[in-house]
Amino acid sequence: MKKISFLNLGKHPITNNFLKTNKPKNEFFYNLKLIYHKETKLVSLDNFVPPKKMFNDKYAHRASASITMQEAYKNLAYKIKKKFKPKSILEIGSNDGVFIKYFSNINNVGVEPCKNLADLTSKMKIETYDKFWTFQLSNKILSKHGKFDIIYSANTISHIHNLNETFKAIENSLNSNGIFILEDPSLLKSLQKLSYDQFYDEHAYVFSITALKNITKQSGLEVFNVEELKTHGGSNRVYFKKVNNKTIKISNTVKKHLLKEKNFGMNKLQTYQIFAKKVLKSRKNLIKIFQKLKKEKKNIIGYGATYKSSTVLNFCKIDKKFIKYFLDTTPTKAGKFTPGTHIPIKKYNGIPSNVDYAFLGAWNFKDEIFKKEKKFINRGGRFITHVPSPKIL
Ligand code: DWN
Repeated sequence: MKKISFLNLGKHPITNNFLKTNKPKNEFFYNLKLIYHKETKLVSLDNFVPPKKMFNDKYAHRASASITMQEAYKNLAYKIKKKFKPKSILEIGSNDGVFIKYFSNINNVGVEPCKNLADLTSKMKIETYDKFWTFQLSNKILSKHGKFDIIYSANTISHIHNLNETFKAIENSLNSNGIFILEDPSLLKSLQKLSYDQFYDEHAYVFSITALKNITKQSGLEVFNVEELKTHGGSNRVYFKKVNNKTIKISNTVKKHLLKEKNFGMNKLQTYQIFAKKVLKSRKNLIKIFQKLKKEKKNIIGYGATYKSSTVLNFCKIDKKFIKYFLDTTPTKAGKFTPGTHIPIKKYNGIPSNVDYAFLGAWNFKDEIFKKEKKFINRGGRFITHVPSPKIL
């Protein structure tokens, strides 16, 4: 399979490696390089980081950390119950149970390789397997729970390296009328918004509908519906059925999305090369903003120590010189330092009155954050973003 590299973002740390000290010994770095697969149109990282280095019992991210996501999962659970009336559901990547908890009245099973998270849902009486999703695990779950009406996976399949096995295992675990729902960041939106921070160790892939259609061909699964979502800066919710299931019709949304991607040039290498050029320009302009504000002796902090922001900070070499500290609501991040750039992370308790600027690490929650930070904005405080282009908001 022909792979062509189109962007080298340099050396990057493990994004989940929130450090206990700002002088770590032997911090792990890998080369973050992006690849376009000519045949399948898949976009992926060149080097995959070993999964156990990323997903372990010290996983920091909590899917329920924002009101936006809590509401999105609640609404989706309601929609699934109403539309499909499932008697069983499996979630791959169940995190802290923000979604699967709504299905306690039916056979609900979680798969979550990060043990600290799996323990949370086990305590909620949701049977959770603290294992990586594989064909072997699919068979193990099958022998106890049978096949599932719905398999749901948000922000997880893009993290799994062996896609062939992943989709075959999903097909194996679905009832003949079963539905698999995948939700992941949209490649089209990432290209349009120049959000190159969607690429980091965990995001082995950023999917287009075109690539998903191509790579699932051999697994016995077929895309039958696509919904565009605003979450995580622009995501796709993709519905799959078994190829043999002729009772479910293929919605027009599939054709529409494939055409939209084609028209944007997503089937051409040149589009990715143009994206790469724009990313280099974006870095230049973001650094300029920080340098200017530093010269003016402004007090700059970071808002939301996201995994995404690790790519921006390490790629642009924005460290303690520019950002004094990050504020983040996640308890397990507080008191730690950002990977690679070693910026302190403090527990969020409102933005202190001496702060002039805040870099929006969690730009994907801009609306929620702007609503919450009216006081900061009204007293002249400003946010800095790099999406879709570096600017002060
Ligand atoms: O795919 C992934 C996504 C879903 O979650 C994972 N690979 C890892 C993680 O990535 P991320 O860190 O880029 O995700 P979020 O959801 O954009 O992270 C938001 C962060 O910002 C959290 O740490 C919480 C924090 N936050 C905050 O401090 N104040 C968020 C909001 C809305 C706030 O008001």
